[in-house]
Amino acid sequence: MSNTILEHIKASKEKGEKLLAVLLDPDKLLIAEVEKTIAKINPSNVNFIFVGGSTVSKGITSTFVKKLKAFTQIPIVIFPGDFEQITDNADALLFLSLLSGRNPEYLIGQQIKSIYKLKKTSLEIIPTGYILVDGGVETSVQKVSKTIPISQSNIEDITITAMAGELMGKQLIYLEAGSGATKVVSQEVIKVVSENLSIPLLVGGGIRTKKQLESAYQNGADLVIIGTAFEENNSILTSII
Ligand code: 1GP
Repeated sequence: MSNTILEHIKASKEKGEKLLAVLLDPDKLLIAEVEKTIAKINPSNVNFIFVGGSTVSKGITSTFVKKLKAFTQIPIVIFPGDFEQITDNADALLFLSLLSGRNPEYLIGQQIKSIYKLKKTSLEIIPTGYILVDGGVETSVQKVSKTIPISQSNIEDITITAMAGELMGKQLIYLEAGSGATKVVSQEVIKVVSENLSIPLLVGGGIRTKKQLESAYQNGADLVIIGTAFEENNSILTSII
């Protein structure tokens, strides 16, 4: 048994065991629905529950995670759209830096604002390079971060951005087409990026089918995140895994 979530992800990568996370957005899932929703996740093979969103109302993430914790043993990882979403009630935090964009607020501004919370936290903090690629529609993260996603035809740029992230000390790279993307991260992008990284690769955005999930894994994704497809159909995990 690994000690930390990062060790778990790294060890799984070493062994070639693929991981799955479900993303829950506290702004979309009512607290009253948590128990019923988690009952659909608990019996599945989901390894992690990610919690976050681009525009979550201030203060609700903490209560939301506490409620989740009451009904599940699955580790909860904060995937924050902003520093206000950070809560000690979770197990870990993806400490994101939006490397594909050129908005200093999401490269370093939010990270500085989070320090007052993090200096006294027991959360596992995982430095993560976040790379937004074109998902076919203007996604919330694009609007909120006011950054331009990298075109998926520009594989070179996506790859060298990921490689720069690794050299900057990021422990994970999250390759993101954006929540609700109509175009998932392509096989070729995943393949080339994963071949050029030694740290684990997370892939998400628009994944709805077993075929897309398997394709992401086969091309080098170590952990896949599913949000919208689960939100729309809580029974999807039984057919997709
Ligand atoms: C969003 O990658 C995640 O940050 C999940 O995307 O909601 O489209 O599954 P979906």
